Amino acid sequence: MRETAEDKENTMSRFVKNKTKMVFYFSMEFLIGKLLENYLINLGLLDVVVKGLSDLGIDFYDLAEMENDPGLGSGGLGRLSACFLDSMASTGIAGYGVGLRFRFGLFKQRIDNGYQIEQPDAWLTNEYPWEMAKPSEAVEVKFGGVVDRTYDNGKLGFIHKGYDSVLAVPYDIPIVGYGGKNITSLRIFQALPMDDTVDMQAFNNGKYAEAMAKKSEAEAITCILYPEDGQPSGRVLRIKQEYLMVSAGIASILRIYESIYGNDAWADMPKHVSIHINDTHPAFCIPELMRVLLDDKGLEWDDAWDITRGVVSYTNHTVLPEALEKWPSDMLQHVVPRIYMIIEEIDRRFKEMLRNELGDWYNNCRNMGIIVDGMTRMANLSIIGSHHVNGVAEIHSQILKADLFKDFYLMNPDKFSNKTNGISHRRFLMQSNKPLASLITDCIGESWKKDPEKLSGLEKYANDKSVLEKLAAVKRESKARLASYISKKSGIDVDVDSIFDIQVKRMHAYKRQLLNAFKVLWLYNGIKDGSVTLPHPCVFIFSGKAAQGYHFAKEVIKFICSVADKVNSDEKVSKVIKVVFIENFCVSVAQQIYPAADISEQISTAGMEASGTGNMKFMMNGAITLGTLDGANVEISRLVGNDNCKIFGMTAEEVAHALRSREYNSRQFVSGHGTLSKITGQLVDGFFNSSGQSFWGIHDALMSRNDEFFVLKDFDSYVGAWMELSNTYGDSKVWNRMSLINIAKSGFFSSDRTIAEYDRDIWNTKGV
Ligand code: 26Q
Repeated sequence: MRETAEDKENTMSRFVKNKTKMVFYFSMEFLIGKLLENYLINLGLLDVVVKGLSDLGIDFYDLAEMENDPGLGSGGLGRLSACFLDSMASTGIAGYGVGLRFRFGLFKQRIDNGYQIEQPDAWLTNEYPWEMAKPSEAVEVKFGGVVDRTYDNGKLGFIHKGYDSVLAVPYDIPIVGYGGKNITSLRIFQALPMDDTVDMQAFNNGKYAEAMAKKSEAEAITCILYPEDGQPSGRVLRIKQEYLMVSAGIASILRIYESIYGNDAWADMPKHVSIHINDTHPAFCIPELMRVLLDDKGLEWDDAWDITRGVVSYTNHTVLPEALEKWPSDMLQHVVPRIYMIIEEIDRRFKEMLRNELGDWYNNCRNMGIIVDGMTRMANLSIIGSHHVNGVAEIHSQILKADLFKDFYLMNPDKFSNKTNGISHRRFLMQSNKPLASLITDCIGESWKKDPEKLSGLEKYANDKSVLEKLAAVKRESKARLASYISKKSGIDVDVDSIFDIQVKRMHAYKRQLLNAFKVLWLYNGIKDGSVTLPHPCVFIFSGKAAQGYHFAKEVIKFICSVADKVNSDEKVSKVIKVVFIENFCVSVAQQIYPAADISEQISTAGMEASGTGNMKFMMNGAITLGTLDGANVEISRLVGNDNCKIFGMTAEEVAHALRSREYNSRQFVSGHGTLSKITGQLVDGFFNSSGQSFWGIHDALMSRNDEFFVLKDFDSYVGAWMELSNTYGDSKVWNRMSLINIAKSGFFSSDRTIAEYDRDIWNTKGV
């Protein structure tokens, strides 16, 4: 560890000496997963260590299993940022992560009688071995108070008074690039009180909670990820989290910058520094950098603005209206008054520019303004205050341009681009599927590890019987490993020779786990009454967490578990199909699941999944995608062709049309559909009484709220596609060939490619 720390300093010194442009990747989430094995692989030491420990009678993998998997994130966005750090370090980009050190990660999920139980994820309790505290680099972050104006020698000044201070203490986690040449870091900040005191008087009067109040209030800021924001207090806390991350992160950046370039080279900052904001959660980077340049460094507005926009770039990860951040303006003004003043001024100038340059001022201001109807819209701030905006898959970027950010796009088309997501092939293939990695290396040599597009070399084995058989054997081995994990965790025995059909991701209505569960219930009904025969047994595997307050998603978990009970306890049906819900989906569980899949379920309502990255992980491990034309499924299907994946369902245009025209009526649709009448009836007619529940929430979403995610509308097409795909499984030659082609085409989805595109089009760390 000490040597790694030294190498990290050496890497930084090299970047400093060469004046390499640095990228600071700000993100609320970093799902880095376990690191020990990753470090050893990237340092080229894994074999030596495994052997050395084994000589001592210690199994390395038992040891590695004991490491905590930090839950510093909730889903795709958080894992993406971790893959990006890995790719930046591995491809020689001076990229550093900036985030928060949450005391509790996203909850640990237990399933009890089919219900999700949330338990605190206290990942720091026994200390986290990879982090290094840097108390000497802690900075003060100011909240609340008022801002006074001064007028001195013709220059307007601002003095922030009466604020509360919190200390942001950095902890650095090393990020070891492949080959061990570059070691960068993820810097996460923890909030602490400025001085570690208690109110002695209150304490001695027995008012212990009051005595500690300041400390608790400060520490609450980095206590948990995404606190409930239904109440104003929750929203204030989230604003504080975001501002603390940004203010402390920017202070770190400026300290490095001044040490290299001095304190009067601000105009050159865009040449030397990129600040990338991962969704809008770090959008305060824009007003905060303005604040420092204006108030602390004494720059004029126009100069500070050019620098800020030159430095900042922004990625959007969602088009769902409820996930677009907006804050009540009066709340912002209260919590971060100087920052709010700057946002107001950015907004005022932007609206003035609209008045001068475009017609239809009123509508343009309503669509593109930052502050509208008393709310401050963080996406619009992020677009206006950055030099580049991207989406995360082709269809998503298209929707941003044609719909969500249309007016911005028309004003400034060159500012928008697509950067299709990627995944670390080192973690999700080399590390988590070693048998497959060695088969690949046996066929095409080692070069794919550094240059994943070389996986395409596998294609020439598409008709090679012996390679295809080895591929099937490798898959079977992974399935056996997952089967034993399932048996250990849930006591359910699954047949390794059945099809492993897997859907793992956050539980969300638009991801339509419900559609998958309906398919299983349909199979149950059909197998029971003899109307369906399956050519091949199948295990349906689900895993994913529902947000704590998201009742519908939790009901879907209970529904899946209830269907599982019905299926698994039925003598006839359970011979043909099984259903498993694996609890506590997280990076390390995910790594065991992807290698074992035959069918990858990517069935979101078209137009709603920005990209998806699980789809890529499954594909890279040889699973066949069963999906809608949504997110990166579009790129997957184009790359492998329709012979090697199965696309079904409404297109994004059809979904948009159906929503606009209101032609779809779910009740009417179901009333003419025997199968769906039966299934929607079973939700509430006592069919599930034995598991103690009816599913009125699901029933009402479908029948009274008109099935807004088109679960019922896509049902026939989905089931038809699934039947075709599962029939193909019987022809092992065809299936294994499909699997091999998926692996061969998956090099495109390495995050090394994604990062190279960000660098080429946005960051330009190698110069233009
Ligand atoms: C917003 C407002 C208030 C509270 C929370 C949020 C919030 C929190 C997290 C909004 C969004 C997120 C996370 C989004 C996310 O994970 N998006 C996923 O990003 C992946 C990487 O680009 C994509 O592959 C997925 O399609 C996308 O859903």
